[in-house]
Amino acid sequence: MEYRHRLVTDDLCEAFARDGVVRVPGAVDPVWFDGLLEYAESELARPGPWATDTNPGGTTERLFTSRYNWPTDERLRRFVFESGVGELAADLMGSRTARLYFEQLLVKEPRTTAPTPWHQDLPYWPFLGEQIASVWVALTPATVSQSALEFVRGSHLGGGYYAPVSFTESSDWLADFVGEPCPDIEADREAFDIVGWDMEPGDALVFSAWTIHGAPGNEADRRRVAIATRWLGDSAVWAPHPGSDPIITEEHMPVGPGEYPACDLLPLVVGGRPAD
Ligand SMILES: O=C(O)CCC(=O)C(=O)O
Repeated sequence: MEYRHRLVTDDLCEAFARDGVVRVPGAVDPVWFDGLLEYAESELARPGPWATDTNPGGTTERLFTSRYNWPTDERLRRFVFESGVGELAADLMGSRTARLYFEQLLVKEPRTTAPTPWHQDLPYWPFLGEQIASVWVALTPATVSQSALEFVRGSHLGGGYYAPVSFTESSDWLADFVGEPCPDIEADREAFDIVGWDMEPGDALVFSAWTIHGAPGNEADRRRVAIATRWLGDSAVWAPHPGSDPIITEEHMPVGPGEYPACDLLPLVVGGRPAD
């Protein structure tokens, strides 16, 4: 098998299929770091339209996210198209193509006690399919005990589709979701196969949108900055539902439910259309 990302191997693909998550050390070249960290600074100071923030302007107790800025920010546009993150996602998903859904900046300021709640990504999004995954890239160091992600290994195969939970109060749209809550992983950690890794800048975690994951707070003295990109593979289909992210809705989408989401708002970063 020929891979498009220089670090992908058969073993890594097998681990991704089995576990629903892999760590790829050094996946992103340091050449991208300065621009992305500058973007993070500017976004924290002047948040874009899709930001969520537990403590606006604060330097502590602040979990800040901002997404879908690649259409207007040249640094992000170049990162999503040119850094290889799309190729990494496509290779691991076993997909010929990868469409970008959105990118997301994820910042935990020093001494932010709030964890990222355990959740699955897919129920937040108006898509279904096995080949949907994220590439989460550390831009600052993060340890498993302080703010790096943890995963329930193999949970992508469990068939669950759990109600999204808000990271902050500003995600009101989630309230419309109807469905069962995510299992309370934290209440009984021993009962689950939890895996996590210490991360250095440029290391990536690639995980299925079905994999349950969360993160502890950041009680360290340094800011944690990461950028995630969300990818749709060949088998992804449009599946709008109450309580799904409003950045892309039925009014934008030229196809119906159950169809492949060929849409200019979801740029085809890797490969040609599956039907070509
Ligand atoms: O960075 C975090 O704390 C949460 C990230 C996350 O849940 C995700 O990227 O899906």
